Amino acid sequence: MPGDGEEQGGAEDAVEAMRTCYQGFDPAAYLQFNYTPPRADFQRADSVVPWKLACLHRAFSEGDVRGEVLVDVGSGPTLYQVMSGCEVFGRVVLTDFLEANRRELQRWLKDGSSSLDWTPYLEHVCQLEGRSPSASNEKVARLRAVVSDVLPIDIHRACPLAPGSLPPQGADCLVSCFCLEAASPDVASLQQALVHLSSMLRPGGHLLLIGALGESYYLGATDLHIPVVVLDEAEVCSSLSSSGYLLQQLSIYRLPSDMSVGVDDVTGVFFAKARKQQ
Ligand code: U87
Repeated sequence: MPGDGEEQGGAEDAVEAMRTCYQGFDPAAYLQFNYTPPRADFQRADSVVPWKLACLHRAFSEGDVRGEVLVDVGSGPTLYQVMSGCEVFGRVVLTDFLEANRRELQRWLKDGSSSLDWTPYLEHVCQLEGRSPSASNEKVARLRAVVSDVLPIDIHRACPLAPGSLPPQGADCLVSCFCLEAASPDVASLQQALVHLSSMLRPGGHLLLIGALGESYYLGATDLHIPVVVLDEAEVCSSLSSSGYLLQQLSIYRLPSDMSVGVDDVTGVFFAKARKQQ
């Protein structure tokens, strides 16, 4: 039907417009906006970054999220999302659409140089694990030992990674933070991206998903407004189940007003733990 073709063509144009938008992304500005106080204030229990780290720590300590291969989807220039998981998995794969972000990650893995000092994050996660903050050196060594690759990815392709990047059965766990809603033009393409990600995951494997609620844009550079799919809790749940995942846990964080610092209009954050249906 001609209508179908046009619809698909329109959807592909919208996805392409998002890809183009990301060409102006500035990793250093992005880290400054989102990964310094008040959003990353380790003295405050209600700061958003400690909340995310606590969700990930809990999920990776419960015992049922395990296996050999962990893939982080849409890593951006950040490492916090694998600081707990690197203790549980023998191989960690970082991925991002942009070369600038992959380079930022490679730099840190090579010699610790980075636009952001990750030490307070590493120390905080060591404390969550009941270790002394000074064990952060061991965590650095662990991360360098288990991160095997930093790969290009596009969640809008049926096979988001280059063929052969993962074992044939797929990864044992996927983690993805703030990527799907920030890289998709609408809810339909976000759901399609969840289906694409499912092809990277073994049946019964876990998806740990963190994302923004009520957000319509964020700054990817000082003057770059990136549009975001506005999501509510119900849409998160229905998108996961319609894409073949079983939701096991959902936690919600509401943003205190002083965390609205002019870099986005997010109102909350969700954390979902789900499994790919067997
Ligand atoms: C992070 N995971 O900071 N395929 O957690 C694959 C793509 C594609 C594509 C673009 C979003 C920023 C969220 C990292 C990076 C996440 N990036 C890549 C931001 C928005 C709420 C909020 C944010 C951050 C692209 C922290 C906090 C809050 C980026 C990544 C999106 N506002 N990946 N087709 N297109 N990407 O290169 O690296 O997605 Cl606390 Cl509240």
